[in-house]
Amino acid sequence: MIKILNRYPFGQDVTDISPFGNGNINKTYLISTNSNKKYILQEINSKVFKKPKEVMRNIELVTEHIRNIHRKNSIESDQAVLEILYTIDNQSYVKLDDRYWRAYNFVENAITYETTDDPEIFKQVGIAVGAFQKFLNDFDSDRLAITIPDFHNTPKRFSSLRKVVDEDNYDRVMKVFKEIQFINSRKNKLSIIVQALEKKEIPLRVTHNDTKLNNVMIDKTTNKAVCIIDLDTVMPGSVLYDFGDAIRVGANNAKEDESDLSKVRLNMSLFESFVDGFLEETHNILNQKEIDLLVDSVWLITMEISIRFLTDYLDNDQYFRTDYPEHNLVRTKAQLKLVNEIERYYEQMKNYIKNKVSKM
Ligand code: GN1
Ligand code: MG
Repeated sequence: MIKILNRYPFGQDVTDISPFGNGNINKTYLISTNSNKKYILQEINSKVFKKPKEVMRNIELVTEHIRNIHRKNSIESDQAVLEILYTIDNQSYVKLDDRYWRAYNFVENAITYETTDDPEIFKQVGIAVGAFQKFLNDFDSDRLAITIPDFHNTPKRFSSLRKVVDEDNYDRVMKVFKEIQFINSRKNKLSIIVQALEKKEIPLRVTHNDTKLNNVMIDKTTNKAVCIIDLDTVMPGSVLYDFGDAIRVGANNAKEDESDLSKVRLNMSLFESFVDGFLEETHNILNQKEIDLLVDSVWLITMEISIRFLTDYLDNDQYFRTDYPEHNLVRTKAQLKLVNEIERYYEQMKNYIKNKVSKM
């Protein structure tokens, strides 16, 4: 790691390196220096991100675009956009022995939450996710590389599940019979977003694609959202992916991998406050079909991640980082419980959005 650090201007000043954050894919470290400035160093998981150069290029393009808008509006830019740090030879990443690394400025005085029960905080997350869409509304998504093809193609995710179920290479299918049935009985609804995109009923936009609560940094003093992080999956996509995933994680009172299913609940007041923040920023740019599908996207994205966790479980946990043997199964069960909850509150959520939009 010293070799990597020495490629950066701060390399000689490093006083401490410690593991940081809760990512399921990349490895993250917090770097402290004797100038009191801190940095984030990450190893990009190149099994997942097969085109690390393109990943970094996408992030450069998107952060530059947002930073320019902030400059024009004279918003303090360092506070609001992730900032890539360049190496001494001006590269956005370091490649060493076929491993890829990159560094970011550490966002000071801000934290991320794994869960929250505070509607005001979650409203801030809604504003941040909505503003990200708003700022990128005039950015042509064709300029971005597709770094993980079919990332949110739910029917394809379902086909991958079918394949590992058929193969059952690790003898785990018998343990998840109920879960497979639950998913199978809902398979006809898995194409709502891909179909709407294909039919051009909804536009292709620039999307973050991983808008989990812990990817939005909140200022410790003001409780305002200051920065959206983890831009690795920024790609062309539907705004519905970002809305759905944010609600999936943030409006659930429990953690994504909660093993006590009675704690997995959809919290309507969190849902409502996110919608308030999100629509404040986006109601002028969304089309009617996008608005109509907002609640369905919450359902769909939750089904999709359940399918992905279950697929990985049946495939011997090769994709997501796991902390214990049945971790992916626990994740699957928690997310399927959340699907139940979303189905229970479906009409209520639809009505809330309908009312809200009619008053805007
Ligand atoms: C992964 O590593 P992390 O936590 O940022 C995954 C997301 C999932 C998420 C579920 C590239 O994100 O798609 O929603 O885990 N990222 C990738 O916790 O697959
Ligand atoms: Mg991520």
